[in-house]
Amino acid sequence: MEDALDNCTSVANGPAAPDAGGASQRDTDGDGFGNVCDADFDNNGFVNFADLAYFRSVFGTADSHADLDGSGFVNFADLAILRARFGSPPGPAGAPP
Ligand SMILES: [Ca+2]
Ligand SMILES: [Ca+2]
Ligand SMILES: [Ca+2]
Ligand SMILES: [Ca+2]
Repeated sequence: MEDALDNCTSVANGPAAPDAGGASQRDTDGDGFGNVCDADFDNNGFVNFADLAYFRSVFGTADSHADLDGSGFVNFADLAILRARFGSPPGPAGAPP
């Protein structure tokens, strides 16, 4: 599972999480980290309570930033990604802090 999240900064991850346009890696806030490994919504360098607060505010919507897996909705699958990355910087799985 974690391996599928690697290469997130620069390399398309393949068909695991294509968006509506068929692109395999979305970066809706344009910070260079693909959404699937970027739960740092306020871009302060860490996934923390501020990001969780934002996530909660858009839970159940189609908010593009919080839709980490590109499913088109913000749901528990996205929350699972956020939780897995909580306290960590955005970026590829296994990258050093
Ligand atoms: Ca991003
Ligand atoms: Ca943050
Ligand atoms: Ca970000
Ligand atoms: Ca989603």
